[in-house]
Amino acid sequence: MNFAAVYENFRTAFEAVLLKKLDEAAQGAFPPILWESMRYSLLAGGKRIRPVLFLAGLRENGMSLDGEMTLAVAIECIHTYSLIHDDLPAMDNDDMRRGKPSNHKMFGEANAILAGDGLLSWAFEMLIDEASRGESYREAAKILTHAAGVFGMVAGQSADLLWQNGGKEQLRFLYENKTGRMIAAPLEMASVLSGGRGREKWRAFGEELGTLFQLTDDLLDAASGEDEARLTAVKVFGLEKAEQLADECAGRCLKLLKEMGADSGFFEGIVGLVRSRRI
Ligand code: GRG
Repeated sequence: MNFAAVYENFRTAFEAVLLKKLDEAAQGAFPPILWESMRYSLLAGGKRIRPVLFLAGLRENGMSLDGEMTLAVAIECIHTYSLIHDDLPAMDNDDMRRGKPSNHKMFGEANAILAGDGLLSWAFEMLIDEASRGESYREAAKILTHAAGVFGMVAGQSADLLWQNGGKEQLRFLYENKTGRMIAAPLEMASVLSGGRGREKWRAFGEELGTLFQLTDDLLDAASGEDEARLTAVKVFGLEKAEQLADECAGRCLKLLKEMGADSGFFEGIVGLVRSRRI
């Protein structure tokens, strides 16, 4: 099976569980607008790269996926909350997300804040439930909460507001925290759940992939003329050098995969996808 088909299989399996969980949780829940707005953003057409990384990491480490879908849902809920809050007028002030009106454009600012809060706290509820399954699940929950919070994505977002200008050091902090932690966490979680063999290497690969993800994000934004107020690789290095850095970063990702013996080919495909993505 080719890379795109395998990605699609992971994504479809994830999508089915997400829908089921949403339907079950929203059944009779009050007020309906809260769940409607959470659902709107969860189902607005994301690439699902973080849950797919988690599921692919499990498979690469010889685990079955069936019992682990709740963690995949928690990962995507946290990611979606961050996008809703990032789009708010007080943050990036984006009217559109994934080609559709952003959450606050559909439901109003106050409801969008609550949709984000709702997704984050629903994810934490799932993580607490999963953590009770045993030590490796507790550790996986800890990895995700650490990546999402004040030592990870939230710190990165806070620094993003702080620095409109800066150099390599600031850029590195943003890359590692705002984007990298939530890309590396699913892979580290998958490794821990399957016994922790190669955990450090999976994390290193995830962080490198996160850097690549943010580099391509900066290149896409530069191509569309967005985010001039933000500190980006294009601002620090210029367009040509940023492209070169992305190629070098993709090379480091592939080298790490070789060293890890992660040889199913799927992760090489992910590196190619992230390097050449157009969305
Ligand atoms: C508000 C606490 C808080 C954090 C926001 C995610 C984030 C931090 C900011 C979004 C700004 C941004 C464009 C970050 C770069 C990388 C990124 C997270 C892009 C969006 O992720 P994708 O491309 O989105 O995986 P989809 O739509 O596919 O789910």
